[in-house]
Amino acid sequence: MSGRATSTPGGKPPLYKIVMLGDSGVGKTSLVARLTNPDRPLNHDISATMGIEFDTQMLDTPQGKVKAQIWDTAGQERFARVLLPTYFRKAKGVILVYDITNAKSFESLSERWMAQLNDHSNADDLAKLLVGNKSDLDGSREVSQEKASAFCQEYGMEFLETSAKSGDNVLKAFEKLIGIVHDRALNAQSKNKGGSAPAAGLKGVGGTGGGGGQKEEDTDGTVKLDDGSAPAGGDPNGCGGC
Ligand code: G3D
Ligand code: MG
Repeated sequence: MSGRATSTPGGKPPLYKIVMLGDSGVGKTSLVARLTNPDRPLNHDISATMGIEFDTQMLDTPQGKVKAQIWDTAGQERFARVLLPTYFRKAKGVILVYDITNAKSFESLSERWMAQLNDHSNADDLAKLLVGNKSDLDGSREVSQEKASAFCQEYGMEFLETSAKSGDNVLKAFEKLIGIVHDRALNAQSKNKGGSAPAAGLKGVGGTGGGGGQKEEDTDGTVKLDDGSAPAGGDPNGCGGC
């Protein structure tokens, strides 16, 4: 490990795409909103009726600043079958979210979401983090931390409980995942000396970081999709036959 942050040729921090996965209602959108607008109370402004949305956020890692482009299913988890290939395309990390007060949302991770991950991405190449959200509702807990830890061991990932409501552990969760992603990119880069980009296929972004509302920067600052599709620009009713 070099201990030195990589950057794009212009000195900009590297950009990594990460995706939120989990049942509807577990708090994925709230977690992203809490990260990008920590002072804003929980609301659904970020979540439009489109199939996919993303937001960007500058984050600190032990190896320097990086920018995370965080994709969210924007309220239409059932669209998944149609849009999942686009959703996972070039993703470097995934946050698997369940609701600690909802056992079914935890079971869905192994019954549904891990299978989707394996079908639509090279799961081994993705850094993964398990997040049990709504930790403020501990009195209504249905999923023990032991159960969650066992899941993590089985699938090889780390685990944190968060509350998008109080903000507890939210920044830590995103920083943990992006730290793993960045480490992997640095390792791959040092193995593959001479490579120019910190994460293959990703374009660095400038900007000031922080704050939400950067969804328009897809022309100059987001993951460039070869097929030209934009995350929030697809068919708003892209559920197709699902
Ligand atoms: P999703 O994007 O995974 O579908 P949302 O989930 O972010 O839309 O959140 C679903 C509901 O859970 C919302 O309530 C939201 O306010 C609530 N929520 C999200 N995170 C937390 C949390 O950490 N603690 C608590 N107590 N509630 C949370 P509504 O009532 O608006 O549907
Ligand atoms: Mg949502």
